[in-house]
Amino acid sequence: MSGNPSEHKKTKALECHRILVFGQSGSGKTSIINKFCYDALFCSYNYDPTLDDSDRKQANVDQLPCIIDIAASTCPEEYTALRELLIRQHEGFLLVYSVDSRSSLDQIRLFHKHIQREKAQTTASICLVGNKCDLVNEGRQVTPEEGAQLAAELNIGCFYETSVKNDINIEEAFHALVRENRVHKDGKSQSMASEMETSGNEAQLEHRRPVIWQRFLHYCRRSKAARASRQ
Ligand SMILES: Nc1nc2c(ncn2[C@@H]2O[C@H](COP(=O)(O)OP(=O)(O)OP(=O)(O)O)[C@@H](O)[C@H]2O)c(=O)[nH]1
Ligand SMILES: [Mg+2]
Repeated sequence: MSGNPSEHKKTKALECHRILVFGQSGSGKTSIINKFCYDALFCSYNYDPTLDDSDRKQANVDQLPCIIDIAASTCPEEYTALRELLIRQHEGFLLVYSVDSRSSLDQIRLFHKHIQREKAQTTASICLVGNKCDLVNEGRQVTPEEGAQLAAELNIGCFYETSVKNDINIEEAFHALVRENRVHKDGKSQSMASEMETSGNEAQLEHRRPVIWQRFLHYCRRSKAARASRQ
């Protein structure tokens, strides 16, 4: 390996944040993703209901480059297993309701409950978003105060009203999630390191390690046992 630190920096893998955008059909998930990833022009007549979206964007958040891996799903409640899988696969959640739909706000509670259930052992980064805030008199059903109140009630630290149409707070919402993710990731790696130093108890830590690491440990133990039996 080269001893040149700048070369080493160039080849270092970018941190990746896996974000799931969740919200009722029509709340604006696809529009939000297209705006954030491609700065796509807003087009109100172009509503194309989607089952899944997935995109990637390289971004600079607080001068630190990263990859934001984004998936979106409406994922109806009856598909519980799929919903649970999606939650497990992601670490950050952008929960979207539309300010002209009270039922889309009610969906958030339910989805939040599922996140809490699936992520009981870890801390999930969550940002609540009230989209279409450009709709002032045209059928607004949820006030900004009600959105903020729900965020406080669910203990979600991050709340924005957004508008794809007027480009309000779209980037801010994703960046806030990345920041929160970083805090959680740092906290996790620090607490793991200090536990390893203080306890040294492998069995206690095993359940927290990534699968690849567990497989590696398993391989080491098998090789050690094989060597011992040969001696
Ligand atoms: N006024 C306004 N309309 C918006 C905004 N964002 C999205 N829309 C419109 O809302 C409709 C639904 O947007 P989509 O982005 O397709 O919604 P979705 O959540 O992806 O919907 P599904 O794919 O069915 O789950 C479209 O007609 C959009 O143009 C916004 O900020 N303001
Ligand atoms: Mg869509």
